[in-house]
Amino acid sequence: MASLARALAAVSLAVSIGSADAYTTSNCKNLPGDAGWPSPSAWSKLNATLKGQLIATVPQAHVCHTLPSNSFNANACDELQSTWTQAETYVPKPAEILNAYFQNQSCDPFTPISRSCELGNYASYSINVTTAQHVAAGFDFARQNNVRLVVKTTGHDFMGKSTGKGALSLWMANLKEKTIIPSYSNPNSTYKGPAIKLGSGVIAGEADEFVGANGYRVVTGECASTGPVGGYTQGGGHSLLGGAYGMAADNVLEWEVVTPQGDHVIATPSSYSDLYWAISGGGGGTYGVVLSMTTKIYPDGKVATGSLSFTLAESGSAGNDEIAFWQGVNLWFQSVPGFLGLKQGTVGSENATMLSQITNSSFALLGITFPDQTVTQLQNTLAPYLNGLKALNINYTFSTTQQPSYVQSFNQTRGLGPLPWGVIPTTEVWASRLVPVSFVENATAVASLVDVYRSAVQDNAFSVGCNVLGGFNAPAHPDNSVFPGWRDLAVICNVLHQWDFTAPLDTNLSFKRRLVSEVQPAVEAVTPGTGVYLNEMDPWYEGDFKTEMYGVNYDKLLSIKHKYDPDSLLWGLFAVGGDESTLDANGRLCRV
Ligand SMILES: Cc1cc2nc3c(=O)[nH]c(=O)nc-3n(C[C@H](O)[C@H](O)[C@H](O)COP(=O)(O)OP(=O)(O)OC[C@H]3O[C@@H](n4cnc5c(N)ncnc54)[C@H](O)[C@@H]3O)c2cc1C
Ligand SMILES: *[C@@H]1O[C@H](CO)[C@@H](O)[C@H](O)[C@H]1NC(C)=O
Ligand SMILES: *[C@@H]1O[C@H](CO)[C@@H](O)[C@H](O)[C@H]1NC(C)=O
Ligand SMILES: *[C@@H]1O[C@H](CO)[C@@H](O)[C@H](O)[C@H]1NC(C)=O
Ligand SMILES: *[C@@H]1O[C@H](CO)[C@@H](O)[C@H](O)[C@H]1NC(C)=O
Ligand SMILES: *[C@@H]1O[C@H](CO)[C@@H](O)[C@H](O)[C@H]1NC(C)=O
Ligand SMILES: *[C@@H]1O[C@H](CO)[C@@H](O)[C@H](O)[C@H]1NC(C)=O
Ligand SMILES: *[C@@H]1O[C@H](CO)[C@@H](O)[C@H](O)[C@H]1NC(C)=O
Ligand SMILES: *[C@@H]1O[C@H](CO)[C@@H](O)[C@H](O)[C@H]1NC(C)=O
Ligand SMILES: *[C@@H]1O[C@H](CO)[C@@H](O)[C@H](O)[C@H]1NC(C)=O
Ligand SMILES: *[C@H]1O[C@H](CO)[C@@H](O)[C@H](O)[C@H]1NC(C)=O
Repeated sequence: MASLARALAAVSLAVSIGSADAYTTSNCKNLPGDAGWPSPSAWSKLNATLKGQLIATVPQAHVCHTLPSNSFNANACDELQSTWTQAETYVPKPAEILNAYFQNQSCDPFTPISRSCELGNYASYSINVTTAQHVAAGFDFARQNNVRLVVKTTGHDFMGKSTGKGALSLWMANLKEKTIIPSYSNPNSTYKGPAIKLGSGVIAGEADEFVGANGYRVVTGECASTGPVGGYTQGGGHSLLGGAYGMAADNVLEWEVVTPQGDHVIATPSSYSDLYWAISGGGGGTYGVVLSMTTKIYPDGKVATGSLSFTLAESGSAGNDEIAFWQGVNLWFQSVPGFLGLKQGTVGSENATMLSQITNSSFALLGITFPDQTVTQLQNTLAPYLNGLKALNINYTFSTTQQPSYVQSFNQTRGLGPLPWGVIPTTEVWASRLVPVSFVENATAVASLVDVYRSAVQDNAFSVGCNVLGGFNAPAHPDNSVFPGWRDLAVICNVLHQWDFTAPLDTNLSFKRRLVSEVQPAVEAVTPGTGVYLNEMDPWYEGDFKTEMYGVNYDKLLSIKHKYDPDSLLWGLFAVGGDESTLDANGRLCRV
């Protein structure tokens, strides 16, 4: 008996060592060159399991370099240089990412031809996902081989969460389903209206055009190339339709998910409700991999649109003077409650949205969007502000149009359309701040914020872009993990810098340093406790990400994360649980 027990104990010891081996011999994921890195035959075996859907990464700018594979091609390289800041260059390709900081010039069209094209932060392999089994196979392979796993739909992520050195990437871009459900029915759901099932790879512009052609609208980003099913909606999702319908995440009826344990499930408010709650606002790439979402759509109809601008005159020439200019900017912030119909005695509109752009010498409102309203309603809402500008002697231009549908309204908006790709440049350095209604109702508080923005844009290093959102009368929605700071929001403002591919890297990085260690702390000092947007933040952000991005939801999100991802296969900077691992000096992902 005793010897049998000892033998059994020995067996179970061997088993536990054997199975633990993959995780605990090292606290770090393997990089190419490490002893534990899977052999070529292990990758081939994975490819066979995937029926050939495994892609070894060759960074696209290899055509600009002679090393390592002598694939330099002058014409192809010229073409790539001229399109390097367009989303189309990255979104439809495996492993490519938009963010210049994470590209890190490891294979860059602007560096010398003789410089070798290296993988750097690009994932080593991608699975071209078309089925749930592909995702499950990726999770299994990553677990068994201690390889880092990442998820990429479009590659927009500011924190580099859709790429990773030595990673296996789940590339979701080819899941292109678009199915309209004229009357959604789920016995547990009170919602009975129209919906759409969207595959992970559908970009915002495609979704907008498709639902528009069928007489509907859907909540998607101002940036047409973001992935509505990916990090955009999973992180909350703000939209020009947010005033009418709330955050993108508020509209989701179902998430089709493959969990890190390999289960293929539909998460709704009543089934896998904790997973539904977490994925609806708690951040992409954290709890599971989404194959599709089913989300509400709304009947389309007319939209009143408009734009406004005024400039600061060059010194010595005629035009708006500096004092008046900044008073005009200040007055805009103070007018937001009126625009949203939250102020007694004004003709506001609860569903109005608009974008503002502030530079050192210009102020513009773009994409003023009044769904289901007339130009007269738009003009009446803006009238108190325009009268204020006149009283300041500000010379402005203001125009309006009546569009028959949301998609046409979006499409003609300067800086956003044309669809499906839009024109927002990809390579920006951003840091966001949420600004609540109570803040913009306080003239002293607004003056302090405008002062900070004024000094940030002074030498033209930065501009400031704000979105008015509102959403106070948006339809009721199931409980979700959208950061509470969105619920009493007046505007979300981003301080922006445009990456310069012709300036020294140190120059580029110095703007990031200034943004995170000077400008953002100054913004936060005058807006204490309001929060930032987890999807629009610089990776060098110095604030407390748990409080600023997730707030009261953090602990519950972390327990859901641990429940569905017990082996920590999904990791991201500033994602929930993001502080449980870190990158070492070689870029190796290690448990803390
Ligand atoms: C130029 C630009 C403009 C933007 N405009 C807006 C805007 O108007 N409104 C707004 O709200 N946000 C906007 N954003 C922010 C945007 O929402 C985030 O970058 C978002 O993460 C993009 O999601 P994605 O899936 O397209 O990108 P990816 O980089 O592919 O993914 C982002 C994150 O989601 C994860 N992920 C992606 N797909 C899946 C999936 N299928 N399942 C699970 N996890 C997944 C990734 O792992 C990563 O963590 C903008 C960003 C940029 C760069
Ligand atoms: C996977 O198999 C397909 C089909 O045989 C092949 O085209 C592809 O190159 C393979 N991928 C890798 C990484 O070997
Ligand atoms: C960029 O590459 C350099 C040199 O290899 C490395 O030291 C640095 O950490 C990398 N930066 C990022 C953001 O990966
Ligand atoms: C990805 O898979 C789809 C479906 O099999 C295929 O049509 C497409 O060519 C693949 N893309 C790449 C880059 O391999
Ligand atoms: C937007 O507000 C206007 C005016 O209050 C209203 O007529 C219209 O129906 C609203 N549209 C939506 C989509 O809520
Ligand atoms: C409805 O809710 C019940 C109880 O929560 C759950 O068991 C069931 O799976 C749900 N049905 C659907 C279709 O979501
Ligand atoms: C007002 O602006 C218009 C157009 O920008 C310009 O032509 C005009 O000269 C300006 N007038 C004054 C008084 O600045
Ligand atoms: C958007 O505008 C472009 C050109 O400006 C046009 O070709 C396209 O048809 C428009 N799309 C929609 C959906 O209106
Ligand atoms: C307005 O903001 C200032 C700080 O900018 C603050 O000191 C003051 O208490 C605020 N007033 C109200 C009524 O909240
Ligand atoms: C704005 O910045 C540019 C570039 O630094 C500068 O030339 C211009 O004078 C600035 N304008 C104002 C009004 O400060
Ligand atoms: C920023 O400027 C550098 C230096 O010239 C430029 O070559 C590079 O393309 C930019 N840096 C990066 C990482 O793109």
